[in-house]
Amino acid sequence: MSRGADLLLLGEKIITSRGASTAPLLGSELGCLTVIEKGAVAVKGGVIAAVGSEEEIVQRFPPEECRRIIESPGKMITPGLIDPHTHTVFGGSREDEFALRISGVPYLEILQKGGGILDTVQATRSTPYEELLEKSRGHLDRMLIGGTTTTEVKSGYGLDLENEMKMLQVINQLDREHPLDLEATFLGAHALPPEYRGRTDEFIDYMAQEVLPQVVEADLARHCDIFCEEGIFSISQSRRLLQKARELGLAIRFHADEMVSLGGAELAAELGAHSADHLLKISKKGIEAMAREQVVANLLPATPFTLMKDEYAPARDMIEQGVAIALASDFNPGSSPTHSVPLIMTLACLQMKMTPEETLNAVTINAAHSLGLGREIGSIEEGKKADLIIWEASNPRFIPYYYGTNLVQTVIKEGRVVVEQGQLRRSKNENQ
Ligand code: IZC
Ligand code: ZN
Repeated sequence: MSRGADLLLLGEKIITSRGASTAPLLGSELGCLTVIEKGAVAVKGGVIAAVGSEEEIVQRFPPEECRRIIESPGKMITPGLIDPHTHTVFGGSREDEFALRISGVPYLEILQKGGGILDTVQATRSTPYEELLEKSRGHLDRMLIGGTTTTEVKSGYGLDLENEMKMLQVINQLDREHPLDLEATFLGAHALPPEYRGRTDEFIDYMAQEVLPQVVEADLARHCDIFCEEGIFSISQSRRLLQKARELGLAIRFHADEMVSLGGAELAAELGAHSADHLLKISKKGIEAMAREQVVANLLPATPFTLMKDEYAPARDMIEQGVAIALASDFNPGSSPTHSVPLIMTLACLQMKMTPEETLNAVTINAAHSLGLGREIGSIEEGKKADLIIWEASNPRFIPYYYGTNLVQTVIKEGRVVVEQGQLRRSKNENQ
């Protein structure tokens, strides 16, 4: 085997967590980053072959034998960002709802009147497969430019067999075709469609008995979610659907305790969920239960920001009590129309008092754990996928600090340069 690397990255600093591939970072460890000054990363076959000081790496992988070298003096290199909660596939858009909410109409009231999610359901049902595919590809391109290299994507705007399958097929096709890696989540119980009005239990039965088994049979999703919320789906309906999903081998993650404290966090702990998401209204018992059962809390601060709330998830309490924290965009056309994970880091700092260092771990290694991918991605360590970002910045505090500005210069996905000078590179062959 040749000594040469496919790609050798030489940077001012390498910034990553270390030694957390088997379990998420908790408590004071969440703020711990390893900094390698004058560092280097060698990549071979899409995987990190070595990381360390430039001196050491260059000895092991002589530059003259490497296919490509990228030198980035003054710049830092971090792992690619991971977004563990998005609703990226949808028809239509909801800028009118945005304006309506500014005028004072609440999110749930819009939904109860048949708008909101149901507006997007109608638009998604009537959008043909190819159109949905291209629209979603565009969103993924924007995420990639912002440094996201892996994202979870939910169904949930179909709410019937045909359209849920259509959405999941789009997600799976994009996972194969787009540089970003996608984790597909079945969210058939996202809202009650008009044809089931007044028959919520029957709808849950339909999803659990008919749709879910076909999704699993076709191998279209790895995770199952439900919008567990007052006026949407109850704790017992959520338990019923999620238990069935677990029996069928899916991992569980769900919308919990966002607007009303229903005991979603406790249910997540009871079911051994990978994550419980939102958690603005998590109870003390919920925090204890999640810490005990090691359920990752996916916090989504862009949603209360967009909904103009004064309240955010109690991140500091949760960190202190040993809950693993990840952050996600919740990208969707209603309550969080942003593709940007760096913006989420800013909101987590300013509204939840997380430190910049904590937010970087929350969108890398802990986000990986929330998806069950802690061993494959989320840090710059030997054997992991070579998903890397070169930033127009020299330390991690710049990422949340300069909000609204994209500081991502280069994105490398499994060893391929996919964003250069902040622009997408489309052809696979352009790289070498
Ligand atoms: O389309 O409004 N909260 N689901 C639960 C959403 C927000 C997405 C939407
Ligand atoms: Zn969501």
